[in-house]
Amino acid sequence: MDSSYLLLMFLCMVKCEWNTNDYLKREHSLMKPYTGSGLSMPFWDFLGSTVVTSNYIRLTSDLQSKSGAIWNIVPCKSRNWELQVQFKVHGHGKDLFGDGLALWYARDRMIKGPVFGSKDYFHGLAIILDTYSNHNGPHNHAHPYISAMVNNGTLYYDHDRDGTHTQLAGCEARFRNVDYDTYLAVRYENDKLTVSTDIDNKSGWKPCFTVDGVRLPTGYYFGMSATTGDLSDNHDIISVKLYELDDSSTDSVTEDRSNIQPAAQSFEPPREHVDDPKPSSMGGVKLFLLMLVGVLGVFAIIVVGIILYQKQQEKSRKRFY
Ligand SMILES: *[C@@H]1O[C@H](CO)[C@@H](O)[C@H](O)[C@H]1NC(C)=O
Ligand SMILES: *[C@@H]1O[C@H](CO)[C@@H](O)[C@H](O)[C@H]1NC(C)=O
Ligand SMILES: [Ca+2]
Repeated sequence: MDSSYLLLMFLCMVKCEWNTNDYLKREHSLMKPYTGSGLSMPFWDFLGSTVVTSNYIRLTSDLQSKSGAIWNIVPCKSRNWELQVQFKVHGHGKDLFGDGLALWYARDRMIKGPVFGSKDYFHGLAIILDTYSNHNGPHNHAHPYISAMVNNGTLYYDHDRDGTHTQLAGCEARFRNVDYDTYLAVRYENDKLTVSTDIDNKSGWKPCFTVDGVRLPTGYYFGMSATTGDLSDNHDIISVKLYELDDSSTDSVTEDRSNIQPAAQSFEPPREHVDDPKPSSMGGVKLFLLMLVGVLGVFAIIVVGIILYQKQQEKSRKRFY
């Protein structure tokens, strides 16, 4: 009796184990030990300042003007997936550090560029972890900031605005210089993009944002890149896990996604695209002048009123005498 029960449990455990391993796509994942028998990483290429050690993959070190990236060599054929990345951003800077890193699901791989170490006018999805605020004017959020951008090759990432007028959504996230592990999850399922973080040492996912109506083709590549400029940080990747998600709800829909253009239904309403900070201060001056004119006007009316009232009083007094 007991032994058969144990056997059953054992079989279940084996099967469950096998099932979870089936979801995890080894060819899109990157875990310790990173290197195989040689010095190269199976399934991944790297470029720029990237250094592979036994405990982390450092895209940039805490030095100025570094840029590095890793790119998966196998295109992703799954339509629905979840990417989980353990990362670590740390450095000596207390108030000044940067610039940040980006996670990619992109058509073109291994191309250096200005978007956190990778090419601009890209095709695909970028999840950007921006640690430095380039925007001098009023900001509607603090940094570090996590945002998503979908591009069909026509949009450029505007660093001067921290990408805010091309982002789909974003959230503030304090992931820098902490003593515990930090994780990010990007879930893409049935055209819904959900980004979550585990950065509070709570061992649980916290939603960052969800966007519907995101169309991404299959056959693109996962990558991670980072860059430093005048400011710097260590940008480390500890692990990458890619889970293929069950596609049961869209079984009947067999749309071929291999040749579609990346597209997003809704962009976040962009902040006013103005040159800061003059236009806003001009507005302030205008408002001030307007109020001054108003106050003077009211004052004049009161004075005239008082004069008229006094004249009226004099007249009535004269009449009485
Ligand atoms: C590319 O995206 C832009 C902006 O979202 C859009 O106006 C344009 O029609 C798109 N082009 C293609 C070929 O999908
Ligand atoms: C993180 O959580 C673990 C387990 O709860 C705890 O032991 C550790 O001290 C925490 N670390 C920090 C830096 O708060
Ligand atoms: Ca920035």
